[in-house]
Amino acid sequence: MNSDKPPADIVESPRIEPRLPPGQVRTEKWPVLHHGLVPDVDLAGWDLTIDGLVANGQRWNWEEFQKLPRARVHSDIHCVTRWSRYDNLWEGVSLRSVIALAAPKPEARFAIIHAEQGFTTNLPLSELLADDVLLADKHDGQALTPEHGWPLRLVVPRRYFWKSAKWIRRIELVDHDTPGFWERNGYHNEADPWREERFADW
Ligand SMILES: Nc1nc2c(c(=O)[nH]1)N[C@H]1C(S)=C(S)[C@@H](COP(=O)(O)O)O[C@H]1N2
Ligand SMILES: [Mo]
Repeated sequence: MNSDKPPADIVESPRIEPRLPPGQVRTEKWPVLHHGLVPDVDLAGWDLTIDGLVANGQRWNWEEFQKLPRARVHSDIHCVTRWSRYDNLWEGVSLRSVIALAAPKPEARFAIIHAEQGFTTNLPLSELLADDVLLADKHDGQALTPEHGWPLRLVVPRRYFWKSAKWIRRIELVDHDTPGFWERNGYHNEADPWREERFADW
């Protein structure tokens, strides 16, 4: 992965300088962080929905989701708790490819990401349309473990990692921004690691 020419089918998340954002410390490990318990997901009852301000609402069960075109993204992780993990290889489905299938209406400007157990996070739709944003079911060649988001997590490499919702189930497109779980609990709305947007300044 350190060669100058990565395989053509791997999307390189754009490198922002400095590679290590301010106030971060590099780790080789991959810590586990979340609110609440790891959900006990049953694939037989699992689905992923895209709804809200879309012309063609979408829903896939697990089997259908596995048939969507696959994509790979190489990116760094930056957690608000100050660890960064370089060179993660994510595999799954490009978020923008499935949002395109849903045909967002012109008024759709934000997304509320819904995960198991009521967890939510919010992002501008424009950021979710970047080609390095993935719905990932594999990391470094292995199926995600339950604690890291199996069966499916969002990966938004250019934001602090709390925006990368684990156990994702629904993408709701809306016309106005609505703070999600961590955003209501003191975290910054935008979460840009290079601007150190860690906490809301209230
Ligand atoms: N569903 C859900 N996703 C979540 C969270 C959560 O509480 N629930 N926490 C976020 C936070 S704060 C972080 S730092 C990352 C951690 O991901 P990891 O455990 O795979 O390192 O998951 C994010 N995704
Ligand atoms: Mo976090």
